[in-house]
Amino acid sequence: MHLKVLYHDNCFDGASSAAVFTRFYRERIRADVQVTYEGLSHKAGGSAIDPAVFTGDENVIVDFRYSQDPRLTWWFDHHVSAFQVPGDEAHFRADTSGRKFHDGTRRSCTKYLADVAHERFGWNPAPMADLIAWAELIDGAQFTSPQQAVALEEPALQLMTVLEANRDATFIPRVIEQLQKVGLGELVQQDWVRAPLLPLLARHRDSIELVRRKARLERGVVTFDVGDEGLDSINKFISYFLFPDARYTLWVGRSEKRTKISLGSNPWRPELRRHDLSKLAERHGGGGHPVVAAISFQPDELAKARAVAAELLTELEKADSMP
Ligand SMILES: [Mn+2]
Repeated sequence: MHLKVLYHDNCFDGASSAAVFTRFYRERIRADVQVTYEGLSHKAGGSAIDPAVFTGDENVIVDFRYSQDPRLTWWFDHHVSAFQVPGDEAHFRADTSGRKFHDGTRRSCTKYLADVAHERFGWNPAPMADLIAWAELIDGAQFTSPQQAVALEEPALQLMTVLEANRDATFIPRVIEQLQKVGLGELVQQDWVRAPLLPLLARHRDSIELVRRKARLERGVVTFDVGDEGLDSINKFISYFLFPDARYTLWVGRSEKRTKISLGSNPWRPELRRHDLSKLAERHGGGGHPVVAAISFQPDELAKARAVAAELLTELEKADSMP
């Protein structure tokens, strides 16, 4: 019996959801199961999930969008933009398995999944309470201050940093296994986690300085472009650490895999948000949450991404666009 766990790649909530699901599955559904893990990431154009990923006898997707593939047997997501392919939402609504769950109002997939597993399947989430609380804080951007989010002192925030930057296909599956067995403090002290973490913390300090040099605040929007610096992932709170009164951040980055526009609203100034960022992103083939969203382009589409970003900046600078 093979359980395939598909999770939102490069994401603390994705890895935590995979760990919580697997432990729940082993404890409440079936213990004698061989588990493999594979990350899913957003590709340009919002296309359907590659059918080749469904290689298990059971296949679960956590913290990532829906698939109509009949081999998908479990699904948990909290993204507002979970239904991207025509017919996805109707297919989900017609499902009678009782094993597919979506709630776009939840802060983290991890806590949502743990609550469903507890309430509907009698699972005890207590041994994983610390991980679940951190996923809720991180994915819900509930940090006490921009300083906490940027200092990266807590083990969970250090793990978040490693997960977001990782490009080694074997690393996150190993993290997911460990998250089911040891605490976050112990995990980030292990050599194989320290090895990628230490250079990332050094790079993080450099990226604070890079954003400090490049970022401008225009009518409440922090904008910067690191498309020429080869970066597509930067701690998303640096903007608010540098500009505590900003409403939004909008930036363009690029890696070997993609060019990306990132859109965010200041989690410490929620009253300043006047736009649904997932709706803005969807208009250009992206998605996310009302408070934070992204649009992916091909690696060679930097000029196109810059043009779209200029359009979005105009939109964000308008004082009010929510009905
Ligand atoms: Mn999530």
